[in-house]
Amino acid sequence: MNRFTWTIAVAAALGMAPTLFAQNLVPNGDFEEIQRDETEAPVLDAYGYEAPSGWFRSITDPGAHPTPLTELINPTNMNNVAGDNAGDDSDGAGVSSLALNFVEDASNPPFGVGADWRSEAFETVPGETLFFSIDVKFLGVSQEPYIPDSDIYEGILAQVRSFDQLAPDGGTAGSFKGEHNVTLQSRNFTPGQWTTVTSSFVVPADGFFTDVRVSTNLFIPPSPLFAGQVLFDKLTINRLTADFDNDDDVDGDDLTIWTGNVGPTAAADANADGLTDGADFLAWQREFGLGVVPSAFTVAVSAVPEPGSIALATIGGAMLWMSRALRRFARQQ
Ligand SMILES: [Ca+2]
Ligand SMILES: [Ca+2]
Ligand SMILES: [Ca+2]
Ligand SMILES: [Ca+2]
Repeated sequence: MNRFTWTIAVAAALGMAPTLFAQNLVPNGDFEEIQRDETEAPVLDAYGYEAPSGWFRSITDPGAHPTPLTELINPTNMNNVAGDNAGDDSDGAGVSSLALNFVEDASNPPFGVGADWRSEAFETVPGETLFFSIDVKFLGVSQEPYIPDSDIYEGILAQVRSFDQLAPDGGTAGSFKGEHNVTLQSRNFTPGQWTTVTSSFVVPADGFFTDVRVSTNLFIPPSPLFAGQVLFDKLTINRLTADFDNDDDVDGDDLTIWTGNVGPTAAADANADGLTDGADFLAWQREFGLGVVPSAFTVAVSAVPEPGSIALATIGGAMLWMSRALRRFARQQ
């Protein structure tokens, strides 16, 4: 599997989504931790609410955009478009999700404002297969194509980006080594409903540090996407620890390897303690089924890489780049 052969499955109803992953590499992917840490001053958004721990908010041009572009959803923040976000959380167990607002750039019409959230970096191993998952909910966002009668639709872009260095602030740094793009188009989602999207990818060569960036996407006129919001939650990137035969799944074959090697050997060693024992069996049990999405949960989009879907992902990235370039160009006029 190369990094472009990602598979996507959408669990239409949350709760149908299997709880499969054992180790989330993304810091605070549930966004339940608000303040970065107790010794630091909280990061406040324009409404005075704190940013989530482990995440950075990026604003394309803060000086030009007095409107808050993104905001943390919490029980007291009622500034989302639905006004009903108290405790909005994809699994109902927490209180927080993150939000990206789609807003027109009043200071720079007719462009939309670019906004994104970016995670702190986490360590990755070049060549390893990782599993991406995100819960999303669109509120008040158009489901019309960006260009009528085209295949270009609007939504957000989630990018898993790999670099070779770590920045002092905890972000990624050094040389860009590659990215895994997941274009989440609003037309694929039921408004107001939480939906889980998953995919897999392979960490590129020299991709020692990786982060996740979620951005508004495709919002130049004739965009209808100048209003609305997308919430996202439970953003996870997981690594398999119990794939003992290294074929990117956890299944009966891996159990067979564990069964045949219990003892002082690393042959089926999920927790890297040099032993193949009960702890590794428990890891196998937690991860069983991962790597192969059960067909019952798959309603779309493509199980095999199709040229069309790859092209669309690439087009999505190109369009985002183009929109940013256009905004830069417009500001220079
Ligand atoms: Ca949450
Ligand atoms: Ca396996
Ligand atoms: Ca297998
Ligand atoms: Ca072990």
